[in-house]
Amino acid sequence: MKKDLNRRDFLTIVGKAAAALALPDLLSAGQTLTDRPNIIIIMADDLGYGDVSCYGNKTIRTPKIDALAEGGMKFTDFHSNGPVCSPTRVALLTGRYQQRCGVDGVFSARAHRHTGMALEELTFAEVLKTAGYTTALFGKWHLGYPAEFNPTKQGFDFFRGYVSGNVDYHSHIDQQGHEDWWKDCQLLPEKGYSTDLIAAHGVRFIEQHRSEPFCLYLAHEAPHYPYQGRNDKADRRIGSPRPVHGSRADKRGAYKEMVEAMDEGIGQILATVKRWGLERKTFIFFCSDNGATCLGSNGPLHGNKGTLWEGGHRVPAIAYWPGKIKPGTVTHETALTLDLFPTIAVIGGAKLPPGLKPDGVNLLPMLLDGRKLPKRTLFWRYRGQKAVRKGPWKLLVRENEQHLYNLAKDLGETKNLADIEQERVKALLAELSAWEKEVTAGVKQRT
Ligand SMILES: [Ca+2]
Repeated sequence: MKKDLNRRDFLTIVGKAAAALALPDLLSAGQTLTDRPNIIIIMADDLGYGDVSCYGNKTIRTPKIDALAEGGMKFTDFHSNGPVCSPTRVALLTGRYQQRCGVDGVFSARAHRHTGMALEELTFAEVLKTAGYTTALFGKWHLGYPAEFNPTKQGFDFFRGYVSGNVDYHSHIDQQGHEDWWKDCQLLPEKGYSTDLIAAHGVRFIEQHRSEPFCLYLAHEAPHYPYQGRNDKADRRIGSPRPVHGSRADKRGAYKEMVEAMDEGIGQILATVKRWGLERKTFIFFCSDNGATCLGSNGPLHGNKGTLWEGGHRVPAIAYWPGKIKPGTVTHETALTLDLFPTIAVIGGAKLPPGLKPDGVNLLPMLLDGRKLPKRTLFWRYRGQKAVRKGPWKLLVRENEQHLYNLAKDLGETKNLADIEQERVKALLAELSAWEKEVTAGVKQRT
């Protein structure tokens, strides 16, 4: 989107239009506001491709996430836009490559006290608000600490949660030793295990807004460090955040408890949707923001969070919409975080401003009718690592080495074909270079 036709202009135009025409005039013919489906996006933090039962985990039990897959569509080839937190969240919110927004890396616990995602960026929450939605974020923001970058300045009517990358699950202290649990723009401590609080706020929001179209972005903390279960003690205190990863010796045990607690919370959301008879008018999408660390499982994939091997960015993802998405389906189509923005804009019947061109595509024809997505080339870039994906082919450039894999035959990225496929490498490098040039032209780095 051009900076000269930005979020503010759009909201002004649409806001005036909404005021002048009254909201029903903005709806499609025959559609009333209450017909609009609800939207729930649930994002796990650092959950790996092999961390839940329906993706093959034998130790961690996730019956509620599995139920979403049984009743909906499970992706085998869904990717986070970044291999770490903030970049993926920018792509989710804006539907564009995060590089366009100058967010290549995370808003670090120190630096993010002075910066954040630019307010000019148009978020899905703002777009949905113009279509009459009530919007909320509960959980992790990680797109800027100062109040001026708060979720409530980016289209969310309600926010409870934290703005840094992680907090102590019990004391809600960030990894620099600062209190980090907010109600909108104000620090407001709340007692409880963060995973449970996030779920409880989600449940309450659904109950309170069940009679109007709502969009709930539930950004879970689990299973990001510190590794703490429900019954563990708080580790961090104000001014004293160590050990940052938590004091519990059995970190794998904690990890399992953390994923299972999140699964219970997802069960509560699902039960609330069912209890109020909203199941058939609520689109639910579950995914992770990047791959697992070495404490978790990325299943058959190579690499972990922070790398552009598949283990860094191929993540679990499930779409659930009874009556619309055929239950128990599995898709092998390649999709990524930035496809959610155009998808939910269409679901919400929201108009995008002229001039805004999301990089993502609308997934609905695939979700509802099993159609193939358009052929496209996809890109990743993080800390000197770069990757391009085209069909089954993936080119990874890291440490000045080129790695080429055919993922259809070699999901674990074991056999580098770069030497014997030199023409293909050359063509993919040219696409990568053109993409980099295009997305970074005139962009100011914010992280
Ligand atoms: Ca993450």
